Amino acid sequence: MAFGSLREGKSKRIQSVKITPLAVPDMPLLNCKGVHQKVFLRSLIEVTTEGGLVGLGETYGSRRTLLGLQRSADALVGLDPLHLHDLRHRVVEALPEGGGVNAPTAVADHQLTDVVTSAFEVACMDLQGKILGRPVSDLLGGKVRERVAFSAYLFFKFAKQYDADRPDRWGEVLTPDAMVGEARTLVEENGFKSLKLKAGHLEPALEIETMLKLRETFPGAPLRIDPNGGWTVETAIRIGQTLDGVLEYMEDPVLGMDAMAEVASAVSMPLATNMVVIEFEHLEEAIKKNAVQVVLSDHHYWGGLRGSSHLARACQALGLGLSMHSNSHLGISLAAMTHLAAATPNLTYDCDTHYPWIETDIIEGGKMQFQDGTLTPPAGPGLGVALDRTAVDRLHQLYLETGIDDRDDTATMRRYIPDYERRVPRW
Ligand code: GKR
Ligand code: MG
Repeated sequence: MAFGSLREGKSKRIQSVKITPLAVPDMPLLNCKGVHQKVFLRSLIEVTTEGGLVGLGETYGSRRTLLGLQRSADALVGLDPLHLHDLRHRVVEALPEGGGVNAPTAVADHQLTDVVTSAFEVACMDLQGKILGRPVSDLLGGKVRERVAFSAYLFFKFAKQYDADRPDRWGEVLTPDAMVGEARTLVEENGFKSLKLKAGHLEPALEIETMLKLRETFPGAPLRIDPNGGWTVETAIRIGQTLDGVLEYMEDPVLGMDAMAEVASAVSMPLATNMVVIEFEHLEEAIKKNAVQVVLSDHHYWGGLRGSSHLARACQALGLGLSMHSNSHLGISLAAMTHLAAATPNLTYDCDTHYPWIETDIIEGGKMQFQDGTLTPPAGPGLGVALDRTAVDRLHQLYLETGIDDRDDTATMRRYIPDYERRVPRW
């Protein structure tokens, strides 16, 4: 069918698309490439139809993502929000050179067309729900669970941002004992039942000690560790063997499919990834090499919510476990993640989320609250969230004031440690 013919029906067509860059205050959280900037960047998407329905979406705020969104926004005018194939077609036509989206220190580079399509897809799914009067989880096949479980996402951190005059409420977390303290607070405040350590910053012996102390403090809680490829194969095997029986999975211990396969053959726990399997095309090699046993889905680059449902089905067919990845995000993304997770039968692990690390949100009613480490998808229609306009304006203003328009954790680290060198793997 010619895509042109889809543009002439009678349904509620898209009339306008608005993209607003936002800067969200962040904490000095550490990873193997440096430290988080004082703000993280997000793009807010508002898609308005004839008749005034508004669909919301949220995605990365990196310079290339923002440009891609802005350059394809006009191509969406006239689109039927139910026609997601047409959406993809229009985005691909609007961005013929494609390419990757990420800033130089991001953990993986995603296709610009995937990221832009995914962002608009969520806004279209929100619209579909509003048109039909149903929550997004219903559009994904309906809830298979009422509550979605998230894990506590632990980060080593500095006491304060390099230019702040006082520590944030979490203080400095640079030792195994301090990390146990951070974990206790996150668990007390949110009820999380599983924990994930962002590793690759401290030397391996200290990160092993951290995991053992977490095991002692939270007996029975599923534990994971993720150094974002910060270890050599040798180090990863040693850590994996030492933590045998302690971890439910080890996430991206090393860089690249072959290195992952080598580690996978030498350790007993599954290896998970959001770095080597980031497109459907990567699944075949991962399976052939047995490099990965758990894939972390992420609707921001797997083609949106429907694309992520397809990934789930593929993982089921291929015998792979499924978990959910997170980057720094706000409540629109969290609502989308929760609808998706509630409607994904084979989600075999608790989802990741950076959400506890933000102090302010742009959704009406303020931050969503975890109960027993879980969330229920907001009642629809659509995603079930509305914008707090004052908060949006504030974070947009912050974007304009800070002048930060890309993520660079390594350059930020040099504000604390001037001779810091980015080395991946480091240990
Ligand atoms: O925010 O430092 C961070 C994380 O390392 C993030 O960039 C990763 O994308 O959380 C992510 C992961 O699971 O790899
Ligand atoms: Mg990861």
